[in-house]
Amino acid sequence: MAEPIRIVVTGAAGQIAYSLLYMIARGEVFGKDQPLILHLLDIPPMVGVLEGVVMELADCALPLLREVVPTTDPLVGFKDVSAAFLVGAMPRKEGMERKDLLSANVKIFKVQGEALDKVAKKDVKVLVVGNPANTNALVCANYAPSIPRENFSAMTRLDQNRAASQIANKLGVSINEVNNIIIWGNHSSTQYPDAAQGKVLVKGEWKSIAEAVNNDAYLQGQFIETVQKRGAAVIGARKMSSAMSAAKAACDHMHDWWNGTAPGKFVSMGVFSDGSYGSPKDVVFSFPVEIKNKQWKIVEGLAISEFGKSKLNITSKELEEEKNEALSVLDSN
Ligand code: NAX
Repeated sequence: MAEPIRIVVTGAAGQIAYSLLYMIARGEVFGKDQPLILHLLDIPPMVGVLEGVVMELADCALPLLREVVPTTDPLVGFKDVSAAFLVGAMPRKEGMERKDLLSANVKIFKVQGEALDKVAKKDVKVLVVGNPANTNALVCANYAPSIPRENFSAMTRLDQNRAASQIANKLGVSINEVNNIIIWGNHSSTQYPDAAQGKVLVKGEWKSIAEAVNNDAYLQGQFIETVQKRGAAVIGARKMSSAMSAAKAACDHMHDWWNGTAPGKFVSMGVFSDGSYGSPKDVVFSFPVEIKNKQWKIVEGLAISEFGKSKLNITSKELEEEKNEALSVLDSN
């Protein structure tokens, strides 16, 4: 069997981590033959809860799990890790302005970027889940200059999964018969879920989703809105935010980064923009990517409609604003 690799999950005492840790430790991300040492990072008030999570992981009796390291010290949490799931973040509290939320998170992701820079493996793959995920990833990467910035990404896979599920349901097909739906831009309500490039398997043949659905008003209206507002709908029903589905999406994201995508298939990831599709350079922007040898590459040359371009502009503008706000917080510190 292979040597164990070290994986860190931050926000390890929280609700997404509660599902995520189990999925990782089962071998769903790094493979059924890859032993793991799990690092669990949270903050001091959560030490008691973290102890409970450690007990439960032990009680799961998982053969791949060789060791669990609970900690509140980022320098311990990030030491020698090969992959990092940055789930922990400051939640939005009542009456909190967007700027205050951004400011609290910028500080967290600065500290974590610095710690990754000091003690993580230089080829560590970093997935930021904690919101505002795109801008948190940008801040984190900026404070880890010794790690290539291609190794930092933000999660929009939950949005992609939500979108694919809507289309599968609409067409009465199973989820693995829907491919290549794209989430563009920010993981926020300005994201642009785009089914126009997607494909669906109908009677043994891959067809365009636009053709199969044959209802542009739905694809440009209700479909987009449902995906954009799905998080709020789950909170409305569950009184808590999406956790099981967020954990599954984090596993999907890291799994594909680690193992690659099948030929002709692409997935959405928030990555550093090179200006593709008219997006602003140097923000973390969700694009369709293909992955080989643990390296992602933006899928180029897709045709974007005028409608799509107007949507890309909106989310681009928001990401630039977030970036500028984050930089102004950092400058004033
Ligand atoms: P919880 O509040 O249940 O857990 C968050 C945990 O993070 C807590 O245990 C807290 O103590 C810890 N934490 C806070 N600051 C920390 C720090 N500096 N270092 C380490 N741990 C720290 O939230 P949960 O429901 O698990 O959600 C976590 C984050 O995911 C939130 O920011 C949430 O907005 C975000 N989400 C992102 C999604 C995405 O698609 N990108 C979807 C799901 C989710 O809403």
